[in-house]
Amino acid sequence: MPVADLTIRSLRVRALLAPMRRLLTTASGGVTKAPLVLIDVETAEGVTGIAYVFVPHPAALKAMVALLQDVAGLLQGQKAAPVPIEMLLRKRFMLLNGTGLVTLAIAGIDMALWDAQGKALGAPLARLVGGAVRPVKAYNSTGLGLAGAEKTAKEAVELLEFGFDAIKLRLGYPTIEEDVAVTRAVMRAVPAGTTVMCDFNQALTVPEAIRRGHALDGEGLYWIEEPTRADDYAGNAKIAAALKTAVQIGENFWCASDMAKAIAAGAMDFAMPDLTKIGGVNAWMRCAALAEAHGVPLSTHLFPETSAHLMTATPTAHYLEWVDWANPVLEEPYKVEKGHLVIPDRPGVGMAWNEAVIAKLMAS
Ligand code: SMN
Ligand code: MG
Repeated sequence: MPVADLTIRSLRVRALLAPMRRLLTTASGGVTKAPLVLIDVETAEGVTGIAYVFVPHPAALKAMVALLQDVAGLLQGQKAAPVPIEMLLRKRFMLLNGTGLVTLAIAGIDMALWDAQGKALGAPLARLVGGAVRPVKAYNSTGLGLAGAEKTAKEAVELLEFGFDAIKLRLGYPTIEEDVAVTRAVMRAVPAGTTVMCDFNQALTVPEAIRRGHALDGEGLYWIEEPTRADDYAGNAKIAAALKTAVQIGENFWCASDMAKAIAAGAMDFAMPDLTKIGGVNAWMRCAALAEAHGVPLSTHLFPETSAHLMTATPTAHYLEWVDWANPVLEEPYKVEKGHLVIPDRPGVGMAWNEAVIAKLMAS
């Protein structure tokens, strides 16, 4: 696929808190409303690429908007080619260095540029990156926060909506016994054959993660996610070596180089970069190449709409994480059928803003 000859004219940035159908409590804090920044990249040719980034803390929303507005001046008049723009922005922020909000901003612009490219070329993003428009295997990651055995088991059954046969449970209760009890309650409640992942959100020390991991090893969990500090690759490697259950990390990789270091350290069995923290579509494709070269099954983290396209061009594609957090601001939220996210056969990513809802949310 060629890159369309588009010129960036302006950037529109809006921040809002979107209501969530199911709240989420993790061992490292909760989310009750989804803090989203909506990005529209307008081009001189009349094509507008759109994307959203999730800013896990509402206190950072204003800063994110200010950063993007500052970047807008630099982008004006530039060709809308995603890789050169990424390089330009990385150079611009070199002294600050590329993690945190800077990388989220670069990723958001990159995702919007790829959407614009698809729209200009009349092709879904999947086809631009070498994939195809097809349903993508997903797990239901909404809800299942730290709510105790009874409530969690009840919600686990509800999450088998839309034909899902895979769900993710948050763990990291005050005691090991509670983690085991909640896991058992969920396993008893769901049909045999249901895939149940769990996520500790970095809550444990390395020895505690090994202790809890051993206690959970016989419980049939599919993966144990972020058992300890995400950037402690040596610690994660110790945990992965000690446990029978697969260790999954990646949502806190900043750029593909982090994933390369984690692979070199043997830090995980499975990887799940976050499309924004990793730096956007360009960076995802680099991770897909790394994963293929090292035989690492690759899953996504949040952003199911754009991520689904990329999974169809990811040789070791594993599981798409499904959340519905952007659904309220989308004109036509993507459907889930038989546990697969259905990529709409539309140019670009295929999202359109629901302007009426956005206007209401911005006013509230
Ligand atoms: C998660 C990530 C971001 C916000 C809330 C929860 C969680 C996941 O780690 O993997 O879904
Ligand atoms: Mg996680």
